[in-house]
Amino acid sequence: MSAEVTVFGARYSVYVRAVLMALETKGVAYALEPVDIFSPDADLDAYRKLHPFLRIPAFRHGDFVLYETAAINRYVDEAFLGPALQPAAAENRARMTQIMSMTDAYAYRALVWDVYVERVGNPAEGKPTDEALIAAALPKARTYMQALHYLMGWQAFLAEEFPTLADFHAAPVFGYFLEADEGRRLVAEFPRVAQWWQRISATKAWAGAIGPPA
Ligand SMILES: N[C@@H](CCC(=O)N[C@@H](CS)C(=O)NCC(=O)O)C(=O)O
Repeated sequence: MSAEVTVFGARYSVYVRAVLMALETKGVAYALEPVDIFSPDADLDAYRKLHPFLRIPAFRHGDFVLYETAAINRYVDEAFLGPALQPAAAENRARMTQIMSMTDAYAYRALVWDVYVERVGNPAEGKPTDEALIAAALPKARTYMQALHYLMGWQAFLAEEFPTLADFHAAPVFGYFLEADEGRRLVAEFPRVAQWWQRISATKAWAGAIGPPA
C-alpha cells in the first residue's frame, strides 16, 4: 500500500508513537521519514522549515504540513475514513482533551525524562543517574496515576469504551515509565490503570507504533 501521509521523526519518540498509533488505528498508510532530533550530528536545517521548534514529529498530507501531536492526531481522525478516534459525547471528548493536556503538562517530563531516562536510559549509556530527579518525579507520577484512575472510572479505555487520542497520548509515556522498577511498582498500585495498560499495549496500534524490536 503506498503511503498517504509522511511522519517525520523516529520510532523511539513518545510523540511520534502517539501519531503512529492514530494512523495504525485509522488504517492510514504512512511513510516514516527519519529525523533523529537528539543526534549531535543531525543536520536539521531542512527540518526547521517543517517544524520551527525542532521537535518530532512533523506530519505531511499532500501539501498540508502540520506539527504538534494533538493537532496532528485530531486531523488524522477527521480527515480520513476509519474508526472514530474521538468520543462523540461532549463530556467524554472533554475528558479526552483533558487527559492529553495532563499528559503533556504533568506526565511526559516526570515519567519519561526524570524516571525512565535517569533510571534506565542513562545507565544503559554509561551515564550517571540523578536520584534527586527521580525522587522529585515520583510524587508527580503518583498524582498522574491517581488522576487517570479517577477520570477513566470503569471504562475500558481512558476516555471511552474504545481507544481514543487520549490513549495514544498516554500509552507511549507508560511504555517507557514501565521499564523502570519504580514505574512498575507505582502502576501496580492502580489496578484499573494497570488493566488499561494491558488492553492498550495488546492493540495492533501499539505493536505497529513501536515497530519490530531493534
Ligand atoms: N509539543 C510537541 C512535543 C514533541 C516533543 O517534545 N518531541 C520530543 C521527542 S519525544 C522532541 O522532539 N524533543 C527534542 C528536544 O527536546 O530537543 C508535540 O506535541 O508534538
